[in-house]
Amino acid sequence: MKLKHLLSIAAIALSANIVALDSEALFKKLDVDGDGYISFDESTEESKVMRNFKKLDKDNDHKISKKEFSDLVHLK
Ligand SMILES: [Ca+2]
Ligand SMILES: [Ca+2]
Repeated sequence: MKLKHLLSIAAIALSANIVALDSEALFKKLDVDGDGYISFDESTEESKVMRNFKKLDKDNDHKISKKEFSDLVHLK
């Protein structure tokens, strides 16, 4: 019983990790010029990012930082 509980916690931690890795990989893929931000032009490669560009760009500087990008997992 206790082991099963631990295993499910491990599984949750692992899947959260995978999401984090995916968003990191996606960020790198989209940041074509490697300046550490995703511009609107760069976001057009990924429709989900493009659709949510304004929502993700919290500080409204017309580019998405890595921190802003991490909110993408909470959006549809
Ligand atoms: Ca960029
Ligand atoms: Ca921004």
